Amino acid sequence: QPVTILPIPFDWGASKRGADSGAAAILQSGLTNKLQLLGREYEIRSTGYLPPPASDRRTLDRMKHWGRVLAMSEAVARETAIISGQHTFPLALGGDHSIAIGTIAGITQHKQRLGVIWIDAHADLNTPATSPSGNIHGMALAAGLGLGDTRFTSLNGKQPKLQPQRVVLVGVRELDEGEKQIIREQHITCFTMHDIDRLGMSRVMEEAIGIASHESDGVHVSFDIDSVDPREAPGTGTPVRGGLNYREAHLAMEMLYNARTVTSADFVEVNPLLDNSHLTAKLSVELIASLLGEQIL
Ligand code: DIR
Ligand code: MN
Ligand code: MN
Ligand code: MN
Repeated sequence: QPVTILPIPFDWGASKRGADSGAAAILQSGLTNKLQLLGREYEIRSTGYLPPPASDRRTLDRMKHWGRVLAMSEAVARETAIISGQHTFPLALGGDHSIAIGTIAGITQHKQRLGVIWIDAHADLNTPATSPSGNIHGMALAAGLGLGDTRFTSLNGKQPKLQPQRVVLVGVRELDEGEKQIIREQHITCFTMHDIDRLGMSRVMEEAIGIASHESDGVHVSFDIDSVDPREAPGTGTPVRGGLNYREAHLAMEMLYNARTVTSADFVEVNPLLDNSHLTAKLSVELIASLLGEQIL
């Protein structure tokens, strides 16, 4: 299946600037070369999104830069819906994690029962009411579940876009109080780092794949690079110690490929301004390659 790469140079959903160059760094670190080696056809598309003028820098109801995030999300949703309709594999490159509001809105236009595996140090389940930061990247998964501001939750008209029984978090180690409550209330499966320590990544991913793909018409992987330990992935805006090691991250991607269940993906939060010799961008390329079928033997 061909891959459609969608670079999204956007960082207004995060607390720090710089993730807007993440997609360019991933492309410059050899992504298309890898795809060629894997025998994958690919195409690079654009959302056509241009940031609105400085007057849109306002905060509304505790959502920082909401006007920019909303305009970007609409453009991403439109383009992702077109790509999913063409039966190619949408690969969105962030950008900060707020881009997932648009990718999930676009993909669920075609796949009503989409499973999501959200691999992240955080849960991104805040709403404007619970968010301590007001940064919209911390609200992206909540928006997909219909929680939060209706401008974001009803992007393609329909909401909620996701069913909580098909949403799985992996790698979590930093939660805000409101997020813990939402995980409990919505019965969202959450494999924290504690669970990965105890069960092992292999067992965690087996279960995650089973839950996300159960009676689904596809699985979306939303990979926040801050899920990986900062030793391996320093180039990201909100690093948290105690993350996935190099092999755990690869094993997750390899198991997802072997399950042949993933139909789209986001790779987000690579911040080249904070990176060390493009280590984090290169890691992203390697992980994408594993997700798309690169094998050791
Ligand atoms: C925090 C950080 N929970 C927030 N979230 C991040 O601002 O809502 N997500 N960094 O990836
Ligand atoms: Mn920038
Ligand atoms: Mn995130
Ligand atoms: Mn994160």
